[in-house]
Amino acid sequence: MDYKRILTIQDISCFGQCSLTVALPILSACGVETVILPSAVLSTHTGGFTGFTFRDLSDDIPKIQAHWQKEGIDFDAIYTGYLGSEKQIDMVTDIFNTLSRPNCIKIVDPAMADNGKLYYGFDQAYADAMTRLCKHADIVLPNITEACFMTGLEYKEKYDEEYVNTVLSALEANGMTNIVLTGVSYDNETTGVVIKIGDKTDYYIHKKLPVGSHGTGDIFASAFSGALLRGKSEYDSARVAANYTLRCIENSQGDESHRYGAKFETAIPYLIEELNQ
Ligand code: PXL
Repeated sequence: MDYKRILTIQDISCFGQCSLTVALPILSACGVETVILPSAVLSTHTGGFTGFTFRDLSDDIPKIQAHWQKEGIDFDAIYTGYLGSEKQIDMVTDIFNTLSRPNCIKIVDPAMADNGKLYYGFDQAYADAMTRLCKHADIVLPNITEACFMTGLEYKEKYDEEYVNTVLSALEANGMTNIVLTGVSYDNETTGVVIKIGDKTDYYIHKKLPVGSHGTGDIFASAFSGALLRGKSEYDSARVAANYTLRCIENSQGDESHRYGAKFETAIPYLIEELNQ
């Protein structure tokens, strides 16, 4: 098996099953050497908790980058998630330019918003900085809310295919050619992922569960990145990642005390089976 090396840059939310505590195990399970660069350390994620700690690691990032450059450490892929500040977003652009192997795939999940709202602590200036980073990515993985904050389009809860095409065109006008738009749902029973690679657009549709969990965007993005590095197409990577995410949510249903995250560990054997198909 081809053995690839990925760098993932996002925070460590010590408790809460999101960002690096999800990305590292999932990417490792995909059979990919996973290098981490923590952007911040929080006691919990910011969704549904109050009073969490937040240690910004911005000062360490350029030093870690410089050491890796000195050691000749570089990557087949770089995947970014939640970043702590605008300053860090600019640092990541520099990391793209200095630590990439030839043909390095740069995947940006602009993890900053959901359900029409930015996450705690973020504003439009942050969203604008994320839009700048997305221009440097080979593939971006926004949900509809994030796409709206990056394009200035109105967020809608109910929409049709025409609206989704407008969102895709607006992202493209902002320099994003390969887009995996998540959480695209036209009715109450189904949801799915729109995969637009260059001029080709596909829709992978699957059932919608009544309740979601926090961190599912990170589960999807990690499984997508892992599948892509295992040689799957963008469409197949999105299909594998969507099915796996659905399984994780299913395995967490009925446990009201676990709404802070999804029990993603329980479905790792299923993910590995899907990758080996
Ligand atoms: O899952 C996205 C995410 C990652 N990291 C932190 C978050 C969130 C979403 O709220 O708060 C710290």
